[in-house]
Amino acid sequence: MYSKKIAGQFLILACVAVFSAAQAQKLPNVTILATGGTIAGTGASSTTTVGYTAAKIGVDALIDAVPELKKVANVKGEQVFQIASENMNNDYWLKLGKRVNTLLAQSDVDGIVITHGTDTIEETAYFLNLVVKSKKPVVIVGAMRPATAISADGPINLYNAVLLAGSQEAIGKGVLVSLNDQINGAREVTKTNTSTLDTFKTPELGFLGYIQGSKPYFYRQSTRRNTADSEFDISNLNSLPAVDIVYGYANMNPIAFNAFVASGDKGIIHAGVGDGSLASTVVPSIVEARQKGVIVVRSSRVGQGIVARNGEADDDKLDLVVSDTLNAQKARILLMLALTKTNDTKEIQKIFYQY
Ligand code: DAS
Repeated sequence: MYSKKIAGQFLILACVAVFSAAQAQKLPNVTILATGGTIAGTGASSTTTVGYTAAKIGVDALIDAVPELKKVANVKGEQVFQIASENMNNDYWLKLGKRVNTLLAQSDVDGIVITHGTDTIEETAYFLNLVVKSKKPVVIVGAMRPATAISADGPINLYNAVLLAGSQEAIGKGVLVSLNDQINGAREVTKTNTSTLDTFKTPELGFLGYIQGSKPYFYRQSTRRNTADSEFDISNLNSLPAVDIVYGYANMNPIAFNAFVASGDKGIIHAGVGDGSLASTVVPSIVEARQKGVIVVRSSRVGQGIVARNGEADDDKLDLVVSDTLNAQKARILLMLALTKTNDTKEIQKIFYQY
């Protein structure tokens, strides 16, 4: 009698194990790559929402804080690095991009989530949008409140990011930025508020979609080359060409521009006023920079709209490139990668009109 009871219990356990394994097989395999930021931040009290310390909590603790993740994906975590994202740099980008490509080449990885600080999330997203060699989902997620705060947004943002990264709908959509129940595309997303939960927006052109009730809803997608359709390959790169940004304003002077040229920059983004206008005080320095082979891209500090070629400057005569609709920080990323392929301004201009 006793042995029959044990046998029955073993049978139940075996069935549960088989059922659980079958369930796990049905769920997508999502790897979370943690890099730091507020989502991993801690504050002095539960009401501290500014003045906290970013990049304190490790990836395992972030995953353990959201047990619901197990219902939407088979999740693994890796701590790639642990920084506040104002300290992001080209070396971190190359390390992260190479790790993403290695993982996505594995058949047992269906999607990737990257936890990241919000200050430079838009730049990392665009960099990965240009160098990831897969159509599998890559979703970057952050938080505007530290993990220790009342109504911290990190856990629900992480849950939404994991279900998005494991979804069929996100395949082939390029790198995505998901916070606040909204899905943004990497090319246009930008941080629009220093501290509020709805800070990430795609001004004028709009979100790609929403996440609601544990399901993603897409309403549009990017028309520009990205990920598997991108020509840029970082697999053999150990550094990126030096490109900096000069900000335009009234009473403009060429000091910063000249300093960047003197430092050996290969390219300079000019974030001009209005439609990328060049003050007459900087034009001689731009002519000299071009004579030294430095590529100059006319972007705008405005943030939305097309910087028109030969509009506010004679780009043909000065042999400049225009950034199209890319803001200065994203134009910098595209120019760095373009310079790994060519120094020809006509070829670079084509690249700015394709990505
Ligand atoms: N300093 C900010 C950063 O790491 C904190 C954050 O918003 O994530 O980007």
